[in-house]
Amino acid sequence: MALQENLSKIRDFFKSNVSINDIEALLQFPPDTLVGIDQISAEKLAQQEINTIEDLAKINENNPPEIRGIPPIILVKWIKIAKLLQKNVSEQVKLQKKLLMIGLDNSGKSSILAVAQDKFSIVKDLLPTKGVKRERLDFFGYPIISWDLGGQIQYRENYYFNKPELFFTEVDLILYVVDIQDENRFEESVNYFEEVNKILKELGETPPMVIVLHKSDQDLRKTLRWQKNVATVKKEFDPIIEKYEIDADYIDTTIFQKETILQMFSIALKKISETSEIIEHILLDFSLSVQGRGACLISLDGLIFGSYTKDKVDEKLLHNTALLLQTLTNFHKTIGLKQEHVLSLEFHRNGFTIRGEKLFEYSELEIPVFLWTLSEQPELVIEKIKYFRDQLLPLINLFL
Ligand SMILES: Nc1nc2c(ncn2[C@@H]2O[C@H](COP(=O)(O)OP(=O)(O)O)[C@@H](O)[C@H]2O)c(=O)[nH]1
Ligand SMILES: [Mg+2]
Repeated sequence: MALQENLSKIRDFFKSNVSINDIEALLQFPPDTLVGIDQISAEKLAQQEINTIEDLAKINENNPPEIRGIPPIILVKWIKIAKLLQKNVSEQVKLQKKLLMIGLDNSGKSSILAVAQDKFSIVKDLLPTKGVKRERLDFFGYPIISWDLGGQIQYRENYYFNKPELFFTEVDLILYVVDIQDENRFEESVNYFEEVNKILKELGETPPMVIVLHKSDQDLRKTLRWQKNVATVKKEFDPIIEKYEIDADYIDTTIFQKETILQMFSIALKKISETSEIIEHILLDFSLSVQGRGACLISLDGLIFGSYTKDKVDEKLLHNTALLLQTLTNFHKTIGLKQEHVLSLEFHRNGFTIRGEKLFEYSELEIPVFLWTLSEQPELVIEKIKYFRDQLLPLINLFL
């Protein structure tokens, strides 16, 4: 998979204590996060206003500035590395799927992001987002960028609509959030929706969309008012969907039922990615969070649901070890042993552990599925496995 190869290529340029979670932020790192650049050199670079890797990449390598204490040949090498990284990052960003969440202010976007991030408890304290402040959530390597459309400023003066190419190009999916309880602003929301579609058409972009009928709280859903509002919104949105030939789905959500938010995201992801790719993202996310070399999900009958590893050798190592240990555990069962929930093999001389833990049972046949990890710090895996079980498993289940 290109994504992981690219990521490990980038990783090697950085000092080992530098953690890389957000690919795009990487160019804003200071130069001394790179292998070979010490702090003193970084200070000398800073005196020349070279504060980030991006600054370094901007320099013309054929005409580098003279910096006392840094030989030109060394400086040119750094510039070349920075340029290489920049190229890799932009390729990486292209590989990523970009989701845009838009809707009027107060429609609930920040709350949705907070729920997705499991910050449910602080939702009540959130203030409506003002102006052009954007929020971003990294959802298993799928960046979701969120911003308000409404508020004080009319769309004609709105920054997003003045520079649409900055915000609307290469968007893979749009989540359009409507507050289903705010009858007074349906018209404003529809107008923005049309405006967004006009702009997308001008840019030649046709991302699929999910129209999120948000604040569909459990009690409200039973009421006539809710049914009426849904009907009204659909009646207004449908002609635009038809006119611009959009691939759009409606889904109702509420922050008070977290599963509706996860469902919404899973429908969104399914529209733009293969299931196996999404599971790979989740495993990649987990593996990075435990500083592991790889993770995979394998059923006891040998079905590999998804896998992420740093390279091909690790992939073979992890899969074959997991499959053989699972075969062994099957044999143990035939001679009457109770099934272990954790299987692990320590490679002392190689400094890593391969560990599998039964996470759930699959299908009516109740086939156990194990999460396998290849890690140099298995204690981190043990520490985070609860997180995986609680946070990631419900999501994986949506895709199986
Ligand atoms: N009843 C209800 N209120 C919600 C829901 N989601 C968000 N809210 C509230 O709506 C208000 C605006 O939410 P916010 O996330 O700030 O909207 P944003 O401006 O689109 O980011 C806040 O007071 C939230 O507590 C929901 O599902 N149901
Ligand atoms: Mg907000």
